[in-house]
Amino acid sequence: MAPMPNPVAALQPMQLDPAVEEALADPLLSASLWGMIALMGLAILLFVYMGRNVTDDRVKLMFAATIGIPAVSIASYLGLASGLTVGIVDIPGRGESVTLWGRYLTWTFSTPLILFALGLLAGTSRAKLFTVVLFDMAMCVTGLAAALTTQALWLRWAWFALSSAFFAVVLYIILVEWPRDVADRDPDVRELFDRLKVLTVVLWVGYPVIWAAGTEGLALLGTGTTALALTSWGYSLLDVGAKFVFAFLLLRFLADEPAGVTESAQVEPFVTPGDD
Ligand code: RET
Repeated sequence: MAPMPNPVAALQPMQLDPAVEEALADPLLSASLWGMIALMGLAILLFVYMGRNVTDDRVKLMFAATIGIPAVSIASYLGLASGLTVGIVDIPGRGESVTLWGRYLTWTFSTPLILFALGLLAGTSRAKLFTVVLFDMAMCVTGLAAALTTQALWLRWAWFALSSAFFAVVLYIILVEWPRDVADRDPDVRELFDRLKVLTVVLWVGYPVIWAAGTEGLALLGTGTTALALTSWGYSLLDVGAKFVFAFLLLRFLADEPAGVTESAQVEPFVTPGDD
């Protein structure tokens, strides 16, 4: 008689690849993930507390977008720490390498929130908000493709180049278009925008640099667990600035509902052409 299939075996949980398990067991790597889960959890509590007295609808919108940044982030890091969004790629000429691909996936959801909040602060148009979010999401998805491509090494860099081209559009809007939009706003809004603009541009440029130098790119520090942990720390430290410091500076300013950012400031995304 043919052996009966074991129905319980089919119910067994998904198994992690031993190389992934080994990487996640590394204290340096896991600290770069669990440390961020703790920080982002605290950030959510702090930001909700900071917004407790906000009444203006436009300020509430900016608060919601900004609190969404650590909210997405905590899920992103939990995905990595639990191994759900960590895998193995066979990079041509280099062999098998562990990839924390979940980062690129979740940037698709967190980075638009950063840009949305910054664009609203600048008082930009709906068209520019849409454009920046579109190209930013395209940058993240093509960055994910770069990390997961195994067909040929040059194809990984082709995806990297495409992602960088989309990134150039995002930088152009932040550095050229939005400063024009913010020029006729209150001086305190302009000052904060300038600070956040510099913070954002400097830190965001660091991400492709880490990609290119780290385990996904040229592997300048090798491909072992320590190199993976250092690459992960690089991204985590950039995240502290690009998400936590960014959100904190913005919300500290917004909590008092300054006149330059409220509904009554009538900035373009909320004004129809006949209104002014
Ligand atoms: C990749 C690799 C491909 C080329 C480029 C990249 C840019 C990534 C950036 C990420 C920013 C992430 C942030 C996350 C915070 O939640 C995908 C690394 C250009 C700019 C700010």
